[in-house]
Amino acid sequence: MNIYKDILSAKEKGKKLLAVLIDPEKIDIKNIDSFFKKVHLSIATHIFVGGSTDKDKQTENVVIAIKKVTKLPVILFPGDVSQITNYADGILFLSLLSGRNPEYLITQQIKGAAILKHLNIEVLPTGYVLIDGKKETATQKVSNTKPIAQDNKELIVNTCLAGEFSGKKLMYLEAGSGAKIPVDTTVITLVAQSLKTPLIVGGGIRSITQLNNAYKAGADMVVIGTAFENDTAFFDDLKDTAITSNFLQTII
Ligand code: 1GP
Repeated sequence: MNIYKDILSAKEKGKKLLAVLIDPEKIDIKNIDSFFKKVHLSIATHIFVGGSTDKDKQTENVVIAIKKVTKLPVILFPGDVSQITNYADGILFLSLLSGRNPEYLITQQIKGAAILKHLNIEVLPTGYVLIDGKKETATQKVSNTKPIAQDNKELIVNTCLAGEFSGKKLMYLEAGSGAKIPVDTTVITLVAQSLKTPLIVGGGIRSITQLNNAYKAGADMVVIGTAFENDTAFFDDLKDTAITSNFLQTII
């Protein structure tokens, strides 16, 4: 498995990707089997595992349980280094570029490097840019940073470009889990047009219309967590049928 190569290849072909975000604090391991029966009927292409916190240290157990039931790439989306596990296929090696807190710009990354050098998982250097989703998110609280206002488009674009020029291979525009409003399509378009790197967009997306709008605006991958946590019937709306597959295709 080469996660980054597959993402690049999907981008080149215009295939859109969907990551299902699983928060180890919110999922019951007993339900993973039935949850994935639904995932596998949908257009989901990737699984992200992580959360701003993992008080009960369940990330590794959740990843092990997920790996037993799926062939989709399982990628860590960690809130901090305690969530790193060798059982995953890859890790978003995040730098919180919208913030000015050194802990999440370089300190956690140095601690993470000390662990990752002994492991065998694919490291995906990712610029992480928080955009105001009109709700104070867990990421804001934990990182003690402020998101960028949606209308501060120049700052958003320049922040993403600074990430790309620094060598980030992916860019993640994040309105925050459970955001009231997702990243605006005009923001997505401006960033997508400015970057060469694949663009991930997440936070507050809970309908097919919002998902399609994000794709049409230029997102290469969309991340959805809360909408699936609230109601797994949303997977039924995202079945890999002729209706969706014209526009959204899996790469697996
Ligand atoms: C959060 O972008 C992800 O980090 C997904 O957000 O939970 O709002 O779908 P939601």
